[in-house]
Amino acid sequence: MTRRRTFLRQLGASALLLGLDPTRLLQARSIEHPARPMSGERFSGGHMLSTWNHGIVSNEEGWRQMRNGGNALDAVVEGTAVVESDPTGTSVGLGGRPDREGKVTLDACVMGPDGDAGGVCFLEDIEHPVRVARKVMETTPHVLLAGTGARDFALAHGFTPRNLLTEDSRRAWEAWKQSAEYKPIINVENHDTIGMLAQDHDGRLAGACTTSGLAYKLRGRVGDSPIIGAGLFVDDEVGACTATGLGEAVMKTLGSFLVVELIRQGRTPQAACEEAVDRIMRKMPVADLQVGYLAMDTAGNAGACAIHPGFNYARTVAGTTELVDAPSRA
Ligand code: SD4
Repeated sequence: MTRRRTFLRQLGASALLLGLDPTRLLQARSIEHPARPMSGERFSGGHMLSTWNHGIVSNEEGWRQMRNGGNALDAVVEGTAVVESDPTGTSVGLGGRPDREGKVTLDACVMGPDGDAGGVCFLEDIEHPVRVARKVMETTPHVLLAGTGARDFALAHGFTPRNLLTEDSRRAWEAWKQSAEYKPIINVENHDTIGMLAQDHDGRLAGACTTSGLAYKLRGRVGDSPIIGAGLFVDDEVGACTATGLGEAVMKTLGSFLVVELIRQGRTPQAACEEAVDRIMRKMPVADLQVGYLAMDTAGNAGACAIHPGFNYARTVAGTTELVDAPSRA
């Protein structure tokens, strides 16, 4: 019998003597972090998860980055940057729906394997907030820059300003102003945030999340996506999680951090995402509210869960991508 097993048996015996439930103690002592996969066929091309259908193109770019020697951080930043440039995506970067004043304002963050993080919020006129977030992480002692300060920082780092309000978005905004109702529709206007998680061939984890947030939001509103622990959290020893949906619900429960902490305590990514969704459902009415979580652990397990049906994600393992429907709880 190994020393560990002997220890566990002794622990159970002591628990009985103390009148405690030994299975609970044993559960608590048995937790071990999932093993990091060694380089081998399954992970030779990395493991990537990205929210929604556009996760497919993000993962394809991430895969290209890794094949060309990039790491997990390169994969998530350049993978999500592809979606930022797509004018047909109505909640990310170019073509993102504006706030109620007709201005496109962007939120993004990144987290790398060393626990480093960077983000921007309420950023205007910059097509690639995720790349600016990476610059914040790599070149400043700060985590989050906002508004004109974030814009000035981007310009100082060579980003060129661009009008992100497409003709299509302007027309949609003009039409919205006729009634000016503020009621995000589940899985419709607010369904395009891209959150991406990657594990590279060295087994290291990184994540990125980028969005224009809720369509027709109040000017100055910032959602969960640039907030470390809410829209994204990565702990290279444990796992990573990203969120999509109504940011306010994610922020009130610090969802991505919660999921990673639950994985740390021994849950699978799937069970952790389910618990984070259930937490929201216990705290607030969810009939008009969608949130989806997507997570991975260091052993290459994936999990996802949403409040309502309709959330899907792209998963790429060793270069093969599939689109997966996430289970829901409502
Ligand atoms: C936000 N969470 O700003 C973002 C929106 C989103 O899929 O994720 N849409 O609240």
